[in-house]
Amino acid sequence: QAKTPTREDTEFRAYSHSEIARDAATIKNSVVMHLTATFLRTPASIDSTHAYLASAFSVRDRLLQRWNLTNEFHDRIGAKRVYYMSLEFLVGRTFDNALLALQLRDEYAGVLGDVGFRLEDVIDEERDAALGNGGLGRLAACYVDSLACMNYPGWGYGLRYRYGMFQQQIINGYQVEAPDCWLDTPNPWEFPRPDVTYPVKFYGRLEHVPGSAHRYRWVSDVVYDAMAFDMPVPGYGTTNVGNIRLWSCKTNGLFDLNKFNAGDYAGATGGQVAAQILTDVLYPNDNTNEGKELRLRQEYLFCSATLQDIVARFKRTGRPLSELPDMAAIQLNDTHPTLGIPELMRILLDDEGLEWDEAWDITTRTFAFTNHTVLPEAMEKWPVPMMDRILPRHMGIIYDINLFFLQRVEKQFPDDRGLLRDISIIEESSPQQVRMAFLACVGSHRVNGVAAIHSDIIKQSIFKDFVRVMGEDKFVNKTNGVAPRRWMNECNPAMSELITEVVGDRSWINDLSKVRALEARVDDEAFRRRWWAAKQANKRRLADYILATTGIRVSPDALFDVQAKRIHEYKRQLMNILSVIYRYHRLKEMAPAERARELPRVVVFAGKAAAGYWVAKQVIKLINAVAEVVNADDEIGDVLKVVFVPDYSVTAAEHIVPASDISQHISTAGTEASGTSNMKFVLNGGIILGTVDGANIEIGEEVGEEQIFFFGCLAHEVADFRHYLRFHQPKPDPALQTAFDMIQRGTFGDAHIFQPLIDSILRGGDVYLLSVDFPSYIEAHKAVEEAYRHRDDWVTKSILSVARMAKFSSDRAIQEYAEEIWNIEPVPVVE
Ligand code: GFP
Repeated sequence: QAKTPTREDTEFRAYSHSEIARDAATIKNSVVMHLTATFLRTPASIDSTHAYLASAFSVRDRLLQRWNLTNEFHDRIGAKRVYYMSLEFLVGRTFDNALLALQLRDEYAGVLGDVGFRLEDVIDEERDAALGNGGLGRLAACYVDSLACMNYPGWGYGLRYRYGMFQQQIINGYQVEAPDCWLDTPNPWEFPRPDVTYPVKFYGRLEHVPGSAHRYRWVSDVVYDAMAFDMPVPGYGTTNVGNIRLWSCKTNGLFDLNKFNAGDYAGATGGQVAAQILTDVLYPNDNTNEGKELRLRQEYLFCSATLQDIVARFKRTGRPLSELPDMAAIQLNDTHPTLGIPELMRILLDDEGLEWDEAWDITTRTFAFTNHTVLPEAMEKWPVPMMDRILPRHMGIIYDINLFFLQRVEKQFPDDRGLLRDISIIEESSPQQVRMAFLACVGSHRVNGVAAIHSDIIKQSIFKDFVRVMGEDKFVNKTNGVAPRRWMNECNPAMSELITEVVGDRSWINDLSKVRALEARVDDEAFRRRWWAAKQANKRRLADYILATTGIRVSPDALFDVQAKRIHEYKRQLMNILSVIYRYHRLKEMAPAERARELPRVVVFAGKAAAGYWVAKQVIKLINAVAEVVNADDEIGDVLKVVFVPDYSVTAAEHIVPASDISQHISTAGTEASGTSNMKFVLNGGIILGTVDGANIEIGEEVGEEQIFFFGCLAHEVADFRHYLRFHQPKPDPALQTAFDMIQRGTFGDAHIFQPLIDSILRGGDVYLLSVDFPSYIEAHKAVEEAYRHRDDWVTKSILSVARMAKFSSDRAIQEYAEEIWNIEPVPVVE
């Protein structure tokens, strides 16, 4: 119950609006206050964990104050907000990012120094918030960062998983998964909101409301409460603080006291377990069949709580519901939140009593949808009987959406039965399936891909029929981007200092177009030396990290050749390790003098395989098996080292990305929608060895062909090659055959365990065309080596690349979304 405003409110406001002082004494006071009052420490019992927690809580105080100001301001001016709905937010750490955003890093370093700690060590105490699998989740984190930095009113919505992305251990060369209990220690970066809780129903039956065409009452006795946790998102150099609102299932009310008193303890807590499991785990995104039903309920819990919250906030403005699209834009990050569409329809029809046409108009003007992949196995579909049982009301709404849509198609294209079958949201399989990508497309006013090539491909493939029916304008491209705050300023201080010097100030961090100024310094000898030195320093830092995590010692003077991303067949880590095997063979054939003239190389792999993805896990085993043999070979020494960095994460990436000389983005053409790590590596002065795929293409266009090493077949050639290979066994070129021979001779241990990998190329149709691309891949490696030997040219490439990468800031991407899809405007917070 809110109270009536009083005169004291004005005083309260004046007090709460005055920014907490930024001087060292105030900071120290607040850290000490949290050490003692929040964490019960005495001077003798402070350790770096508590030094971290207390400083983080003190930073959080500042963020929450700004959070309040921001939201109060947006409410007051009636700003339209964007809501970025994503089942994944791969945030990583927040502390350092927040210190940089508040521009209080030096101050906190000083205060921590006073109590006996180094800021770097304290930063290392933080656990990653790993609520995502890979690119899609990290993109969502970069996008909320940009929203905050650019003063756009916008929130992320997601789920607060109790266990994030699993921890990867490497045991005997194999990946072993362990739970990521990231909430075991207090999490300073979330703020529990028991006051923001919504009931979410499952199962049950429907009662038609008499006198209405489309209104139903949904009677269900399975109702869970979704409770909000808010994660403030600091905006760099602005008062604006964004928010990620994450839902968790509240379970206390589900405890059955009667069963407990009767001695049935499992029964007493059964309801709690059933509810809690919905927000327990982040789903792996490669395994589509496991736990389907749980996943569907998880998605619905997320969508229902989010839509109820958005509608409740809108209703507080007092405006009529027809104006919802003027106040809220909802972006669906892939199909996982698509149930938001029928959920908004349910709310508008059943709770608010609107007529179908008006509800549908509001819904389609509110939603927009981003597609992130064309891999068929990643296309979400739900069996109709399952959906009908769990979400009977939504199944009914989806049927109606489909019916009205197909009627429209039929009017436009009479007599085209094939079209109706192909475009229907319900797939006529056995059992029938709901095609979520189609539902998202029909229920949104815009559909976008994430790089130019990908946006073209979706128009020619999965959405081809929709382009015919709904027109081409609905389908747009929004090339991905990454946040320069984290992926340059935070992870690469050495290079960032150089850029700041050239630009004259730090304004480039929020306006990446300014890095162009680097071009003018490309011939400045002294500057070039410092550029090289910055990269070398980053390589030394990675070498230390590799030593600490793997025990392998590598030379920072070698060429650092990195492939760090999820392990997946289409990303072709297998091709990479096969080329390493071939290189090893060549080195072994050489006379010592000749070998000594070879360019030393450290090949770094990092990435996780989905727990149920056997082939990907065998690739990890092969990489580790090769590493073991090569690294122990005294004849080879520093000329070749192979490293698998375990437990790839945002934090690991922050060590790896700034240190690459070359990074590999070598997916089969047409399979990687965009890629975002390719952008990160180049923004840190690394060069790409890649295929003509995803955002590699646009990076090449921006930085210039001399600054990128392309190889491999083109997307339009893939279908023909695949067709040929379906009926003909490939003839590996001599290099690839050499690699196979070495594996089969047992050079890397038991040959049998790796035979299925070889078979996937020789007998499995070579779906990802390794045999096709291998020769040009080897040639491209030679070109890289040749170029790296000319240090002068290499430094030029590196500087020019960074200078020309402004397009790949997530700020550019967010501005395009804001202007062309969301229709929202930046509004810097003012009192
Ligand atoms: C997916 C796509 C990538 C794309 C990201 C973000 O990544 O090509 O860059 O989404 O749009 F595959 P994952 O989540 O599958 O890693």
